[in-house]
Amino acid sequence: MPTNVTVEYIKAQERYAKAKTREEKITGLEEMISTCPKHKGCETLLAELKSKLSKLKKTAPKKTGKRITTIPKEGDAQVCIIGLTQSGKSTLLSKLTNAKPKISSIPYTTTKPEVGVLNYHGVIIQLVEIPSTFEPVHMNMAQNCDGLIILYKDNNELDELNGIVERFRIKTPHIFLKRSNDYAKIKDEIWNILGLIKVYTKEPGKPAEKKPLVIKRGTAVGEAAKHLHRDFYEFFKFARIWGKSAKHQGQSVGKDHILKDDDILEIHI
Ligand SMILES: Nc1nc2c(ncn2[C@@H]2O[C@H](COP(=O)(O)OP(=O)(O)OP(=O)(O)O)[C@@H](O)[C@H]2O)c(=O)[nH]1
Ligand SMILES: [Mg+2]
Repeated sequence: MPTNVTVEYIKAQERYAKAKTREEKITGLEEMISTCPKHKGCETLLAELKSKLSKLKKTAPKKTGKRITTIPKEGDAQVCIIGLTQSGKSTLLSKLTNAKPKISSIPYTTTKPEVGVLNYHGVIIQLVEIPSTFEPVHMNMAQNCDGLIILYKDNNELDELNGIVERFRIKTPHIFLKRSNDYAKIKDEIWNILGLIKVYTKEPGKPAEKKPLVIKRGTAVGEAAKHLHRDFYEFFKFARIWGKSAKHQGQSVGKDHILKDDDILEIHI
């Protein structure tokens, strides 16, 4: 995951995460490449983007009229929303993201996965509404995504939902979420399913970056440095830390120091 990226890059990444067609993806990648900073910290990222683009360009354009049944993972994490019909999945998706799924009081309105992108403090989370028909091809996504919201409108639905979790042998980290309009709380709950932390990198004398490094809970400074660029790991001298993991703000730490959510990390090489 990159450091020092711009707001334009984050916006391009959001558009790319939303892209459904080959053409939209190509445009999205091209935008990401053009807005990606060209300094050393972003070399790996840039190379990955260029390779993705060239691979995509080699694929044949899809024949039109074919329905999209699964949504490829894009962004930092993919979270699916399942629930019984009329539980409010489309409403939730539209409140948390820029997606405009059809919302109606007619059961089974959503018949194919709907996708939207949530920007959670710079973390790009792709949200996917799964149709309540529980077709295997769709439930595959619920089994393979990074986190799952099991949405319900009242407690009577819980037995049936537990049955679905068993029937599809869902091991994905998940929460049962009663629908509400406290969207700030829901966003925090979604983030907490993922078992990730966000760490904002900074260069000495400069403010912290807007786009955090997204890494697993329990990651140490050395591992985080590797994610940024191998030079940060190889030539590591010490790091300064601000935030929850720091004994005092600006504490100097070594590679073994364990990071916490929302830490600010300044690596000295
Ligand atoms: N009172 C109330 N109504 C809601 C809420 N969320 C959704 N609704 C209503 O419930 C109905 C179904 O909402 P959707 O968001 O379309 O539900 P869904 O789970 O996507 O439904 P399907 O796609 O048809 O399975 C609509 O009439 C919504 O306006 C909520 O939090 N409170
Ligand atoms: Mg719906």
